[in-house]
Amino acid sequence: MPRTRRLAAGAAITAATVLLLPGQAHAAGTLRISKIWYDSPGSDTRTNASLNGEWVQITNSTGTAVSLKGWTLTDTSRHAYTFPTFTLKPGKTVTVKTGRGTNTTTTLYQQRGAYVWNNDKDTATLRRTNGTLHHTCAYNSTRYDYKTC
Ligand SMILES: [Ca+2]
Repeated sequence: MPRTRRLAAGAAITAATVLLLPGQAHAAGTLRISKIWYDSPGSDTRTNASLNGEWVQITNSTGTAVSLKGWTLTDTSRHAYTFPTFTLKPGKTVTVKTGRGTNTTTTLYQQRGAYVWNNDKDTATLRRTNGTLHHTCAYNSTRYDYKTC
């Protein structure tokens, strides 16, 4: 095939892909870290309320319920949170708070007495039960208290 024709075909495929993306993305969706609120409001006093003022949200925009049992959420310092038996339903978001509390269908607690998410920079890593990397979200700013991933 002449070089020009091959390029044209490639361009056509690219255009078609771009046109399909919005619908595909909506239909397929993702399960990902969607937001990290890393700098708790006020001073870091280590009260349970302050510890629960930092959290990570994970959103399931797929059309399928996903069991997170055995998945892990870790920071750069390798504080690891292992998910208990928990199913994230389609279109739902779960908030994983650092402090202590009673787990619900929308909020899980790491049950910690110390902070996890650095107030300046860190990386949240979500791994599947078998240890494979699923998604990461990094931040590096003291100008904001949170990161939208
Ligand atoms: Ca923090």
